[in-house]
Amino acid sequence: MATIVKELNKGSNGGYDPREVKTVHDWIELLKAEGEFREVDAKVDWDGEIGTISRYCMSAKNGGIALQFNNIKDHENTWCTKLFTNSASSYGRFNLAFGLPKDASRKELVLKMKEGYARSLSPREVSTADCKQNILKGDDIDINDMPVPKWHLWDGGRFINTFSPVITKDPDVGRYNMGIYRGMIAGKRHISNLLAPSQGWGDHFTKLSYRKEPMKVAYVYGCNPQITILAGSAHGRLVSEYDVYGGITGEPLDLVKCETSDLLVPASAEIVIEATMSMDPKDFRMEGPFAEHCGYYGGAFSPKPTTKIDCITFKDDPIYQGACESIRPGWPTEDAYITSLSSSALVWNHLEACGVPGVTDVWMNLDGPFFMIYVQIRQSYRHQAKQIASAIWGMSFANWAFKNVMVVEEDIDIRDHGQLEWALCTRVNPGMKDIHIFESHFGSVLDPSTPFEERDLVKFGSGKWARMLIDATRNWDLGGRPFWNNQPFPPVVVLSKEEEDLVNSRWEEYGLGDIKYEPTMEIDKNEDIKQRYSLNCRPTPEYLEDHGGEHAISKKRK
Ligand SMILES: [Mn+2]
Repeated sequence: MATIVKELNKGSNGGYDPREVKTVHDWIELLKAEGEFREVDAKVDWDGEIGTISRYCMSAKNGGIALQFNNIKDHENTWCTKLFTNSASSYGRFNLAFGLPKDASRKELVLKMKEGYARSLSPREVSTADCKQNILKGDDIDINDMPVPKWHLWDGGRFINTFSPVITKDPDVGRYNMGIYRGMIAGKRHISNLLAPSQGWGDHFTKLSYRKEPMKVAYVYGCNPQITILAGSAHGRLVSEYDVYGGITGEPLDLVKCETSDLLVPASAEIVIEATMSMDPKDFRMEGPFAEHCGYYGGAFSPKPTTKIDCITFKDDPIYQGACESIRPGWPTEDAYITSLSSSALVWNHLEACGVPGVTDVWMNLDGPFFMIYVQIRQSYRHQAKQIASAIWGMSFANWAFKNVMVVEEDIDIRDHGQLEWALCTRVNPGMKDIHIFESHFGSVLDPSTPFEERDLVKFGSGKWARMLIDATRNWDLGGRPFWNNQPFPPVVVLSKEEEDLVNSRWEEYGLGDIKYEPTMEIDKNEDIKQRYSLNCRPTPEYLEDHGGEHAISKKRK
């Protein structure tokens, strides 16, 4: 398959056509053209050095840069010498992957993903692919030949699966799942894995263990960005990421059959590892800990489900992809971008599918470990926030995410921490159950605030969370006040249009022309929002009439 992105022409919206980005090479060409890619030819050590360089570049100003390492210690002459990383770790590069202009807003991007994720187009099988150029079987296999970094100081080993779609098939209905699940090199032909029953492949594992059958797995490395982003996103159990690929790109995904199983895998991959997972705990191998998305080392060094590799197929001179993990403020990662953006889009679609009306925005912040999600609504009924929280907490991805749900109304921008804090301060009364705790729920085994003994994935299948809803909407239980036009809350303080018009027209005359007022809240910019949450809450002329009408506020602003 030759490089497809030849012309690099932008479409009418200022973005590229995502259908043109078929391979990781196409993606690299596009990033090059946009000044978003750098090759490192200096010799670097897979043990710590690559992780540190990647971290610096992910945390650099303006989204940093995607990197390809071409000269890795101990991999000068192995069959794979190149590592590509950091390509999904900025909003600009994410916009490019979804065919948007590089500077599209975060809300535009979420809306684009939301729309694409709701569509579906079946994949198609092709007879062969470049990833069949080389085939290794049996004792010829040694995955230590792949330039897998030891990303962080106290990682339990070389984590080979950090940015690689893992493919399995539902044994009951044949539906494919594609996910990114962490996995560590556990021998020349073995990968040990953190596998949770709540995950797509965990569900397949559970079904196959009932049947006492092993599980066929394919690990895929070096893909176009859409494939990897989809794999890293928590789509619902009835959805195959293969179909969503067609939905977001408008073109079916090409799949090719494995050599040692009937699994179909993305044909554009650089490397495919075909493997078999035993259900027998005596075949488990040691895995962990790993610098995780919580910002702490997560998981114990303990025996975990392990695959034995049957076959590796790869393109000549293949590119391996991996990602430096561990998210905390100031340390965004590829996983942080994928999860925060995809979760925003997926939760929004899920709430609509559950019939929650009036959802106007959903956001998961980049700096957090997926444990917090913000929902913005136009409230239609009392305690709507509780319906929202319970719907979100029923999602399978709630096993890792959404420990805290915060719901606000339309006048609060959920991407602005100052506005969220104002809502928390002025619209949340814990004495009136605006904070709701849901105890002894399933949850993340990686959350260090849960006692260690409660976080044994092999023993319990899940962690243990108490979840919190912060309902920062105006509480209708406060009842309508006649003085506030029968609304439960007083008007938000705003400026009067007449006086703003007057002041704007005389601004130069005051000698203040160099001073610029820039409102940040929507209520100051959007007449509709201003009407609903301010003007509509003021005393009515009738009320003022009944109460003497001479009150100071009635004089000018009826
Ligand atoms: Mn899935």
